[in-house]
Amino acid sequence: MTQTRRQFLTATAGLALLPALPRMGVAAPAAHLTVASRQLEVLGKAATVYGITGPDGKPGLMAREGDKFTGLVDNQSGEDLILHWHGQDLARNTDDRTRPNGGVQPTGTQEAYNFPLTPGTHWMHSHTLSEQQLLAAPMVTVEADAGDVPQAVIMLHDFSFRPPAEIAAGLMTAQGHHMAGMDMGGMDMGGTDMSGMAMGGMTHANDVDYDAYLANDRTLADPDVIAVQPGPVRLRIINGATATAFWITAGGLAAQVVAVDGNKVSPIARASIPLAQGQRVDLLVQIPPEGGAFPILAQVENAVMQTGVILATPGADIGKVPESAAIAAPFVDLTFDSSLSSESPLPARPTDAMLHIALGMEQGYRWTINGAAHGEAAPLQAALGSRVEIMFMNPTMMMHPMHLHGHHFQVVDLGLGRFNGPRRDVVMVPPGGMVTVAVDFDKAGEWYLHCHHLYHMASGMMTSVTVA
Ligand SMILES: [Cu+2]
Repeated sequence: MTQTRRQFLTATAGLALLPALPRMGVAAPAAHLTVASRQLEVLGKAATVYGITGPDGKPGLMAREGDKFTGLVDNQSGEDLILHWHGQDLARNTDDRTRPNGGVQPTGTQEAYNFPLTPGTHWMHSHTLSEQQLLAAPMVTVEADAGDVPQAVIMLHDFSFRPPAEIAAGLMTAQGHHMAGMDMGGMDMGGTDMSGMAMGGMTHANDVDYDAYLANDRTLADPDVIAVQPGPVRLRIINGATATAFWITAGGLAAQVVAVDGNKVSPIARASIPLAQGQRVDLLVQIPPEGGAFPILAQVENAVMQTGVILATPGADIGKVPESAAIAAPFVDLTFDSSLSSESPLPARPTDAMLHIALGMEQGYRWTINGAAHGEAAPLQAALGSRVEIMFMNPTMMMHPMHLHGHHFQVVDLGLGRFNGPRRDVVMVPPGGMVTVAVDFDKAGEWYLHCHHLYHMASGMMTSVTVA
C-alpha cells in the first residue's frame, strides 16, 4: 500500500506522545521506532524503500519541549543499521552509532535509547547509502513557546529506482556525465587563496539524475494535501534529499522564516528560501480568511523539476501543479543566510582555536577534506569546553552542505565580515566560498564533520573532531 495522505497536522492530542513514556525495559514502550521496508508507488510504479515508523504509526517522532526519547529502535529492515539523530544536541556521542567505530545495529535487534530531545525541527536518518532509499524520518520537538499554532511537517527526498550502490558506482567510475570534460588538473585543492579562481563558469549541481522528487513520499502528480484552516500554520520543512538542494516557495502566502535547522532566528519575510541537504526551515504562513489551496513548493536548484505539498482549506479547489517550473531555479547561495540573525547566539567569549577545512575534489569522484579522504588522516582535535572557529574553504565547483554532529554551531562570517548569523548544524559552502562557524565543544567524544551530499560523504568528504 502506498503511504496514505498522512497528515502531521496536529491536533494538540497528536503531539502529546511522550510525557507518559514507560521506562526502558517495559514491553513495547511508547517511543518505539520501527525501521522496516515498505512499498511506495512512484510514477505509477512500485518501489521498495525504507521507513521509520513511530509510536503513533506515523513517520518518525513528534514531541514537546522537555520530553525525552526513551524507547527502542527496532531494526526490522533486513540490513545493518547506522542511525543518526540529526540535530539532537542533548544526545551524547555514545547515544549515536554514527561515530568512529560506532558499529552497526544488526537487523532483527532492538536497541534502547534514553536522551533528552532537542527542541526544534530535527530528523533522523541512516548514515549509509540506504539514506537514498528514504531511511529517514522527522524528529520534531515542538518548542515550549511555539503556541498552539497548527504544525505541518514536510519531508523532501530525491528518488531513484536505481539502487544507491549503482548510483555511487556510476559517479565514481564515470565521474557522472555532468563531470565529463571538466579539467580538474589545474586546481590547487589544498590552497587557501581562492581570490584568483574564476569559479562561476564551472559551478554545477545535481550530479545524480533522479527519477522523481518527493514531498511526504509523493510527487506533485498526486501530492500530499494537508487540511488547514484560515490563520497561521507552522511549516517544518526538512531536506532529506541526499544530493539535491531546493528553493522553497510558499505559493504566494505571506511567509515568515522563524527558525533554521531547529534554531530560532529573528523572523524575516522571504519569498524563496534555499534549503541544502540536511537543512531545515520553519516557516510561519498565514492562510487568508477566504481560504483556498496553496502549493508549498520545493524546486531543484539550477533545474526546473519541483515537488511539494498542497495546503487546502475545506472544499477548496485543488488544481494541478506541474512537476516542472517554467524557468530553472538559480543555484542556491548564501544571500538568505546573510540576512538571518540568530535569536540564540553563542555567548561572547574569546576563540580558543581555529580549524581550517579545505574542501577538495580529485580525479575519480574523490572528495576530500584537507587533501585526505575519510580514514586517511587523523581526526581533528578540540579541547573539551573550548570555543573553536571552523573556517571552510571551497575551491571545488560544487556546493558542499557541511554538517557537524552533535552541535549547533553559529555562522559568524560568510566572507562579508562578522555578523550574528544563524545557529545551524548544516551550512552550505558554495563554490569559491569561505564560511566560518563558531562552535562550543562542550561534549566529549568523536564527532563526525562531513558533507551532507551522500555521495560526497561516501567517497571521502568526511572527518571527525575528537573532543577531549
Ligand atoms: Cu559535498
